[in-house]
Parts: sequence; structure tokens; C-alpha cells
Amino acid sequence: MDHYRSRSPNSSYHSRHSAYDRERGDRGRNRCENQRLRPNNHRQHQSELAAEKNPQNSRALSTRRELYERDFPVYKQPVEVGNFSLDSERRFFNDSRQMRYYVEPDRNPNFNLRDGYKDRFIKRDDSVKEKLSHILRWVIANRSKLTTRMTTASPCALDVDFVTWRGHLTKLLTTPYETREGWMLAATKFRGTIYISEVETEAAQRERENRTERHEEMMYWGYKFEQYMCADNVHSAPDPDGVVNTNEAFCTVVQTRLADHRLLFSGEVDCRDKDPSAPAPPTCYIELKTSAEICTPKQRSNLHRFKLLKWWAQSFLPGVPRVVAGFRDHEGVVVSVETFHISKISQLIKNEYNCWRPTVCMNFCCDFLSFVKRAVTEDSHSVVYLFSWEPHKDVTYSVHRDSQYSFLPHWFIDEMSTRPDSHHQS
Ligand code: 0WD
Ligand code: CA
Repeated sequence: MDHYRSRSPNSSYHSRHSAYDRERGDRGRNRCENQRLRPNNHRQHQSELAAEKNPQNSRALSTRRELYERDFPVYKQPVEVGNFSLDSERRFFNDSRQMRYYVEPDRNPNFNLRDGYKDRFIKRDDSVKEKLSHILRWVIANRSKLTTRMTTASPCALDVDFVTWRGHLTKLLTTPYETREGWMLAATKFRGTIYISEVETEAAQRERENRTERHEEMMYWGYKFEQYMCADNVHSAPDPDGVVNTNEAFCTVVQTRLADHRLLFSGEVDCRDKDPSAPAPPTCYIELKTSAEICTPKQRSNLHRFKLLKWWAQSFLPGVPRVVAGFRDHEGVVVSVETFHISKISQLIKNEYNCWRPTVCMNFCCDFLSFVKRAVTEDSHSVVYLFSWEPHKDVTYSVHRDSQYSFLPHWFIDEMSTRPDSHHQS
């Protein structure tokens, strides 16, 4: 895995000597010299502070931003190792049948995002908690891609430290800047790999069960925008008269490494560049977003400070290089479309006062994963280490045996306990 090039926050698939590195170069290039000459320099001091506040045996992890202001950690260029599709009935397929193709819109699109909400919308039942099940199905069907050696000691070990959803990692990346929503992440070590699956917090459940009609409709707008922008085939056009069904999904599965953490995760991908000469996945993928129209400098500043953090984190993780945003008015009409290049976002936010920093996001995620590795010692499918975080607090955890939190399904445990080549490939 290590032959893939490292990534800095500014490089999507180029070398690590990106504009970001150059921008930080004056400090970064001479780091070693500086440390020798000035042992109390800012960087080293911060790093020591982080270690002091997060001692190795601690049961808590601080989320204070200043503890994570270090050099950007190694993040390998994510490699797509496979993909899967979920159809209109949420059935799993180990292929790309739900892949869609990006179609460039007009300059003044005038998409009406409210169209079809009442009569052409099938909404996924979000009270059904699927946990990691789709990813686990993919793992079973592609096990041979994830194991290099078959030793007698561990005949079925996967060559990764963590398996999770991209969305869970996005939450970790944005944690040092999050002031409103906490999270709970369940972790189970099984045959050497740690699986991480979200548990809905009480607050999130309340929010989900008490959404206003306006909020429900606005959630539809994002999916309707996708329908205006995507075609089912390379040569076809989008079909805004069709039904929007949020059961359907195309998900990429990528493998990468953050410092010494080998990661395997999956994320939903909206569409791809339809040019056959476009680079290979995940570089040809495009993320679609909707956002309120920008009328004032204050609104643009808020987009940079809050939304771009989430957009950057979500797409940077799997190596998706572009976000196409549709800006809509209060009536749900898209008035303009703008492309954001993930590699240029750190430049874009540079002039915002007291803004978020990619390095803080990645260092926090890295330290959280180290914290998880230290905590999750028992290798058992029925033991869950439950990590919880609330804004302005530390991350803490509790341990649960054979509890309601256990999330690895029996079919997965059984299947992983047989040799991959001992029977049919599903
Ligand atoms: O029940 C849940 N809360 C979870 C659902 C937890 C983890 C995953 N999932 C499912 C989603 O239904 C989806 O099929 O996994 C898939 C997406 O995983 P992800 O890519 O790791 O999730 P994330 O990055 O948070 O979301 C990506 C997209 C969203 O796009 P926007 O532009 O809104 O960020 O996946 C969709 C949505 O289009 N999505 C969902 N669709 C239906 N129901 C949901 C959901 N609960 N969550 C995300
Ligand atoms: Ca999207």
C-alpha cells in the first residue's frame, strides 16, 4: 500500500509538494533546524502540550483545537478497491449499476427543487439502522482483495486496522470545530481489525423524529438537485420528471493510510465525470451540494467558515476532487452553480479570521484512532467500546459485553470464520 503517494490537503492526486506545502514551506522546510535552534518553538510546544493533555493511559481525549496544530500527517492517496450499489429497494449489489454521470448545467439553471416532493418522492426509512451491513457484505464478497498473506495464526485477518463509513470519519475530522452536535461511535475488534459504527445519540433521534415539514422538504432539495444534474448513462440526459428514490446509492470503497492507521471505508458518491478519458476513480468522482444563495459578504464568510469545512472533510477523505454546489433561493430555485476544488479550499479560507484548518482535522482524527487502538484491547465480536463526545467536553468511552450495542451481524462473523476460498463467492 505504501507505494501510493502521500497527500497534503491541497493535492488531490498530484505529488505532496503542493501549493499548500509551499505556502507553509518557510516554516515547514526548516522545521528540523528550527527545532534544534529553538527548542521552544510553537510547533514543538504544541505537540508536547498535546501529549501532556492526552497521556497514553488516559481514558479521555481532548478535542481542543490548539492540541492538533501540528504538521499535516501522512495521508496516502486513497485507492478505490471496489464499489457497490443499493437499488430502489435498498438491495445490495457488488457492482456499479447505480453509478450516475455528471451533466454540466446552464449558467442560469433555474432548477425548481420543490418539484416532485409531494408526488414523485420515495424516501428511505431512516429509522432503520443499517450500521455497517452493506460494507460488511462488500468485505465478504471481496475478501481476497484485502488479505495478502494467509498465515496459520490468522487465516482470515484483513490487512486493515479500521473498517467504517466515510461519514463517520467526516464527523471525526470536524469534531474540533463542532459546537452543536455530539456523537457516539461503537468500536469492536474482530480478528485484528477494528470496526467502527455510529450509534444515534438521543439528541439526534429527537431531531429526526421532530423535523418540521419545511425541514423535511429542504432535505429533499439536495436529492432533487442530484436528479437535475445526473444522467443514468454516459449518453443520456437527466430526467427531472422521474421519481426521486433515496434508497438508491452508489458507494465507493477506498483503502488508504492515515499515519500508521490502515483504513478501509466506504462513502456514497453522487456521480462521475462522463468523459471516458477522465482519471480513474476516485479522481473522476463529483460531489453535489445545495446551499442557500449568497447575497452578502457575511453569507460568503459563513459558507467558508462552516459549510466548506464539512464539504472539504467529506470529499478529501475518499479523494473526491470536486464539489459542485447549487445555490438556491428561499423558494427552492437554483439560481447559480459553482465548482469548488477540494485542493483549493485551504487557499479560499485563508483570509477568514479564526477559521478552521485541515491539519487540525486530520491530526485529531489520527489521534482519535490511536486512542481507539489503545482502548480496544479485547478481540471479540460481542464486545463494544462505546466512544462518546459532546461539544466542549473530552471524548470518553465505556465497555459493553453482549449488549444492545453489539453490531457485527452473525452472518459476517460466520463467514469470516471460514476460509475465503472454502466455498462460493457471493
Ligand atoms: O443511518 C445512518 N445514519 C447512516 C446511513 C450511517 C452511515 C451510513 N449510512 C448510509 C447512507 O444511507 C448512505 O447509503 O451510508 C451511505 C452513505 O454513507 P457515507 O457516504 O459514509 O455518508 P455521508 O458522507 O454522511 O453522506 C453521503 C451522502 C449524503 O450526501 P450529502 O451531500 O447530503 O452529504 O449519503 C446520503 C446523502 O446523499 N446519505 C443518506 N441517504 C439516506 N439516508 C443518509 C441517510 N441516513 N446519510 C447520508
Ligand atoms: Ca451530495
